[in-house]
Amino acid sequence: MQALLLIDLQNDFCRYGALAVTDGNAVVPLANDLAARFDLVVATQDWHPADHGSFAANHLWSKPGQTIILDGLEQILWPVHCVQESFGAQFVNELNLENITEIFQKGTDPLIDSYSGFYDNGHRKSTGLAEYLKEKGVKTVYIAGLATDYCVKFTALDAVKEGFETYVIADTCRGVNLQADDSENALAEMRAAGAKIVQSSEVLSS
Ligand code: VGL
Ligand code: ZN
Repeated sequence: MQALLLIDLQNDFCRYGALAVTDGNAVVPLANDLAARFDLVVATQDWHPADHGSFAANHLWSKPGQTIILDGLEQILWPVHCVQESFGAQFVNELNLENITEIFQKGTDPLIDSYSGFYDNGHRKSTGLAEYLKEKGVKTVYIAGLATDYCVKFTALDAVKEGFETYVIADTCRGVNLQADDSENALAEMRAAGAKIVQSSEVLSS
């Protein structure tokens, strides 16, 4: 059994969003085409409370891009984004939700961020995604979405650790790129960890 994991295809990571990823919208039509080809499609949703510790606005004298220690873990500070129930947290309008079987929300604990769809950044709590996929008999996961250098990367690294055969569909991902080569480095890291980097054309034609 194979599953497609669509990562954080939400307004705040797309055009005009609070944490807009360059060209983030461009992956949505591909994500829709891919979703139509899988029996099991799971979407993750960054879903923060307004007082989340990853928001620069919740710390005195802090700006997005700075790093702090949050409850013992290094944390990059971000603009306020994907606040629960807000427009920014909603899936982008162009995303076809019909083929999505299940949604896993993450980043709900104000004291810890969660880039991965599987675990928070301290591996303290599971979102339930690994258990869900295993219960469905999933052996192989394909991953696409936003952002290559954060949520896609950490989801892929956890997928490998959880024992899934892991494919990352590179052209169906876009990165934040705080540094220009962050996405390239992230793909290299995922490959080194055992994930296979593929293109959507290969998946759609198979
Ligand atoms: C993400 C930064 C903060 C992501 C989420 O979806 O990649 N990045 N929250
Ligand atoms: Zn976030």
